[in-house]
Amino acid sequence: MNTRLLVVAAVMLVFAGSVWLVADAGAAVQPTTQAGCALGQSPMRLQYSEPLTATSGYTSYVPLVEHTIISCTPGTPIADVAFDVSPAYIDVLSLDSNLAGQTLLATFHIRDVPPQLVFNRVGIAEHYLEYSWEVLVDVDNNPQTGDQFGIYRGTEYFVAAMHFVFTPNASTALPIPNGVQVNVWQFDPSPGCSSCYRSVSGASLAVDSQADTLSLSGTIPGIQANSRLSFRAYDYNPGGAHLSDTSTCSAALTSSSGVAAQAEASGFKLGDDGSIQRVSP
Ligand SMILES: [Ca+2]
Ligand SMILES: [Ca+2]
Repeated sequence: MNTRLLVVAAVMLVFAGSVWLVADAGAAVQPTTQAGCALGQSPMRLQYSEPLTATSGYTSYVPLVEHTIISCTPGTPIADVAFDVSPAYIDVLSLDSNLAGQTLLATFHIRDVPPQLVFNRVGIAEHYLEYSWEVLVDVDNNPQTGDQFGIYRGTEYFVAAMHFVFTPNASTALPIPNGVQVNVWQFDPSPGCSSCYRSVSGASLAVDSQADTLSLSGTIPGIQANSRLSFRAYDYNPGGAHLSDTSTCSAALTSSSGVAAQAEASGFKLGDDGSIQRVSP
């Protein structure tokens, strides 16, 4: 096979799998703008000097829009905008993650991690969630399995640093690691249990107020390379509306504003049996 045939064969392969459409001159293509690209331009940056068609007529290469695919799987950083929530300590800038077997390591980069936070602030009742930093795992990457509530839609497990109030109205400043519990929680689909989770194991936490990072590590049963990760950082914000920062990787049904609002307006409450259940305090 001579060189020219090889080039033609290569070009045909490029066409078979490429995003370029070719329009022949005889079709009288008019320059038209579509998605920022003009028909009739030659945006090609192919390295072939050979013509791409055998005809001598006008040839147009039309770039198709390539959709940006947001990857939310372990190992891919999840970016988030700054100042989308007021308190700096729950304003996530990005979430890095790494998977080793079934151990997920996830690091929140946060606008500011203070050396201490005030826990048990006035106005939060016993057993209600005051703060949390949660990494949600949709193990099977299927929003229709697992929790179906708001941003938790699809979640089978989450690993989190959380603080539930046990001594109401007893404000105490503590370093974050001294004020939180760190667990892996599993969604409990029991009938009558609204967005319930049960702790299945402990997890580890490392906080660096210089680097403004908060790292969680825990074992997530069944987690795999294509599991979907998302996050929530939450503050009860006594005296005001509950505040949270959530990620674009959420599978919440955003077409229903009621669902999103419900998720923002609720937190967890710790039950007598050690499970947590979503509540709207
Ligand atoms: Ca943010
Ligand atoms: Ca799921």
